[in-house]
Formats: sequence, C-alpha cells, structure tokens
Amino acid sequence: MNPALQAHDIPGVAKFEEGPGGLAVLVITSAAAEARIFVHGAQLTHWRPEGEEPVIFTSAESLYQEGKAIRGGVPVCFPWFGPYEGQPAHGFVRNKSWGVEAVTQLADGSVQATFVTKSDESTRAKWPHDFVARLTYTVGATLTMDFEVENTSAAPFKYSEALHTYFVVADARQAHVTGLDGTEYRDFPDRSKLLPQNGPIHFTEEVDRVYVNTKATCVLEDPVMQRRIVVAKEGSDSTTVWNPWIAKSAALSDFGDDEWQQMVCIETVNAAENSVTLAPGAKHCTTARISVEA
Ligand code: TA6
Repeated sequence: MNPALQAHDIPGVAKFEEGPGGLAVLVITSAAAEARIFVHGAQLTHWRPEGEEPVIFTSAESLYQEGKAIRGGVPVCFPWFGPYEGQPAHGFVRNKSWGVEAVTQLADGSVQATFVTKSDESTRAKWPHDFVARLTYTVGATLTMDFEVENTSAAPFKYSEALHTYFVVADARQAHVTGLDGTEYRDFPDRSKLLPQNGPIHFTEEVDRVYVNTKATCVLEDPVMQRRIVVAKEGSDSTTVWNPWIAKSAALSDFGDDEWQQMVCIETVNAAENSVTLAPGAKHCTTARISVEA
C-alpha cells in the first residue's frame, strides 16, 4: 500500500487497504459505524451504522477500474449531471483517483476523511475551466457528505452536480419515497417538461426523475426492513430519484439483472435550472446528511 496513504491510517479505526481491482480503499471500523471509501472517485461504497444493516448499496457486478465509475455507493457527478456535449454522462471526476487530504477522528468518535481533485490539462480538454473540488465524509451514526467546488479560473463557470447515492432496500416494489409531494420534476427521457409530484413516489416501473427547486428532506420508507432512511441536504435545489427497473438493469453490464429490487437512488443534486454559477474565487458546498430511523 502507498506509504503516503498509510500515513493517514488511524490504528484500529481507519486503514487504507488494497481493494478490488487493486484500487486503494479506506476501511473505517469505528465504534459508531463502518464504511469503505475508494480513492477512485472518492467514492463511498459501504456505510453501516452500529446496530443497523448496511445502508448504502453497491452492485455485486461492479467493475473496479480506472476510467469507469464503481456501480453503486455514492458516485460524484461533476462538472455535469446527465449528458453533456456527447461526453460520458455525469462528468469525469468519478472515473479517476482523487488525492487524500486528511483522515481524522473527531471528539464524538466520528471519522472525517477529505479527498481532493483539481483541474489539469486533461480535464480542461473536456471542460475548459479551472477548479478545486473537495469531498469530506463524516462517518458515524449519521453519514455527512460535504462536496465543495471552488472556481480557480479567472472567469465565472456554471456546473451541475450530484452526490448520486444508492440506498439498500429489501424490495423496491414495497418501498416508497416521501418528502417531494407538491414539487415538480423533469422525467426521463423527455427532461423538457415539468410534471407535478402528488404524494409518495412508488416503484412500479423505471423511475428516473429530476425534482427541481426543492430543498426538501426525503425519506426512503422500507416497510420490509422496518426502517426509514432520512436524506437531508443543504446547498442543493434538485433531487433525483432513480430505480432502473427490469429493462435498464438488464442493459447495464455492471449491474445484476435483479439488483433493481434491492436499491433506490435518492441523489443530492444541482442540475437543470438549479445548475450552479460560480464567480472567480467563489466556492459552493453541497451537503447530504443521511440518517436511519426505526
Ligand atoms: O441519476 C439517474 C441517472 O441519470 C439515470 O438516467 C441513469 O443513467 C443513472 O443516472 C446511472 O447513470 P450511470 O452513468 O452511472 O450509468
């Protein structure tokens, strides 16, 4: 293991190990929770608070290779969410290794880990702006993710983004999402129209909706596991809810044909009319705060 990564280890609490595909992964085993965060994409793939079942879903068929996002966990979508000028969806930072800035244990026992990635010649070829992006995880009985983008260019830039979080459910057909009643969403594939959300979101087919102009806290209700996963947020005005259902699952080479039954994405987003414009030197932080209730 890279000694520069090992220098961040906290004995008995946090340790960099070699994961699948030879990718470095930070393994957190504190009294409050366990987690796994890959340097690749600064992507969390596992979080289990003490006394709970795992909360974050990762596909058993995920690939772990440079240039490809890990399927599941929390892919970081930046500097665009969705399609962009014929380039791969969801930007490029989820497909590459990030730097590790710090790993510390807080007074309450939570473990905080900060990852960083910056623009360079290769990113400028895809998106002609300079930036520094930092992602700080605070892992404990709750999971907090702070994604901060700084404009280090001499001109303003506009970006869209997502903390594209995959959650475990026992059976998507019996789960539902509350909190977005009365908001409007852009559906897939025609994102041009705004449609009203009435009541909870149930899953009886593929659901791929970008809810806009909403700061709402969402709750993923799982009657089978008898738990509620609460997804609160700050600095985010869009929320995407996604379940690929049967056909899309079969079309994804890194996702099990039946895995759609065990996951729901509730994503903390700024996209479409909620894209973020940053002045030179300005920063914007998007926070997702995940907790579990019986
Ligand atoms: O967030 C929903 C979505 O935009 C869907 O359209 C689907 O493409 C999903 O993201 C996964 O995208 P990915 O590029 O990770 O396969």
